Amino acid sequence: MFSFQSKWRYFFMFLGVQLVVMALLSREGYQKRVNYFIRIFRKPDHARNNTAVTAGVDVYANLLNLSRVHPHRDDLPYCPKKSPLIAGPIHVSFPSGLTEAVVQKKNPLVVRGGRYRPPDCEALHRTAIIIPHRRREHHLKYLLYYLHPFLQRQQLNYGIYVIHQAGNYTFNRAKLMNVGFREAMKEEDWDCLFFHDVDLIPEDDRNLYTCDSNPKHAAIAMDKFGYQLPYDAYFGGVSALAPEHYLKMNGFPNNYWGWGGEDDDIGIRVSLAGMHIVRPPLRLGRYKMIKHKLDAGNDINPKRFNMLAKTRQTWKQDGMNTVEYEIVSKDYLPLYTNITVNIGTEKGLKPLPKPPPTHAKALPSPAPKEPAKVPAVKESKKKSQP
Ligand code: UDH
Ligand code: NGS
Repeated sequence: MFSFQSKWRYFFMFLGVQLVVMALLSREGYQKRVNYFIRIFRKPDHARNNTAVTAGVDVYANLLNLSRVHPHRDDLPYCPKKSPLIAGPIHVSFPSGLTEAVVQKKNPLVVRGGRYRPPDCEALHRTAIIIPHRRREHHLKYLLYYLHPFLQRQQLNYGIYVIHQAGNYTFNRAKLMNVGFREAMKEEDWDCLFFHDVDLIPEDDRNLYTCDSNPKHAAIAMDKFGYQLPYDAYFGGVSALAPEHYLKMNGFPNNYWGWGGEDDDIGIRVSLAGMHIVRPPLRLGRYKMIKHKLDAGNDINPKRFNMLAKTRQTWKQDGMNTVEYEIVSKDYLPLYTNITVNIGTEKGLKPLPKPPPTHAKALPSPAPKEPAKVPAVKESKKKSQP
């Protein structure tokens, strides 16, 4: 007589033999039949939620055939409304050992300052990417690796600006965006500005980096929120505004020092200025976030809820019309324009204390030596006021 335990033993032995047979069949070329059995035990695709990993293509696939030079740029036809290079989901991972030199090599058509124009047609859109930054060089490297080809697939005329907060005072994301807006618009008549956290990588190139008739929230489905919008009014991560939208809402607030609330304030400003937030479909506005902890120098802002309660009274008095800053340096690097800026403190704008002599410079390599399409400027110590 079999005991209950020995029955189970035979059952598992039987299961083991079945698995071995299936493995052998799969090796012998009966893959289709084996897959058929595997599919029976798997949930159908539509039953899985939208956190499912989409395989995605290599973001550099199909960019290899773009030619480097076009003899007569003036004769170029306009790019088509829908770029033929767009492919849909993109594979995003963060392998170790990536260097800026690799990113440069992979993007031979990007010119000094992080600028690009499609080589074979005249772009229909001019988009500036504004990235607030301090001590996140590691994240920046990955963002540049993915963002350059992502934008090239969309056949955009684009430029990438990294707005680097100088000094160690509490971080101020929204004020850096105001600096980015003003400095980028001084250089080119951009028709769209993307305000982009450094740690968010877009996962689908159908999420177009162009502006709509209202401010657009692009990062609506992040992996950290299960690829869902965390709350209806959320406007954080990546958003896109045309210059006229930006000025209509008096830009972003300058007085949110530390983490939290500034993106909600911006969202409120959109509606106070008589506009509304538009969003791409959830399946396209997908982003992978590079995991990290709250940074030193960016503590949670305890005043944020009180400030949010007063946005209706404050938005016209604080924003683009009052932003004060001092440009420390502007470097046209091979993959982006780096603008290091003193944005002062809650008490106003004061000269930055001199760093001790041993202090390493926060940002990489000096400007490249090869001839450039944008004018070679290294500005320093320029005060900017409205
Ligand atoms: N940023 C920097 N350096 C800093 C702080 C922020 O570059 O020291 C920039 C960067 O572009 C970043 C963005 O500001 O993507 C937003 O800051 P964040 O990434 O710290 O904000 P997020 O909300 O993450 O994405 C916070 C993680 C922990 C929050 C816990 C609060 N409950
Ligand atoms: C809200 C914050 C936003 C923030 C969002 C997501 O609570 O600034 O969470 O944060 N608003 C306030 O604190 C008032 S996250 O999960 O990305 O850290 O963007």
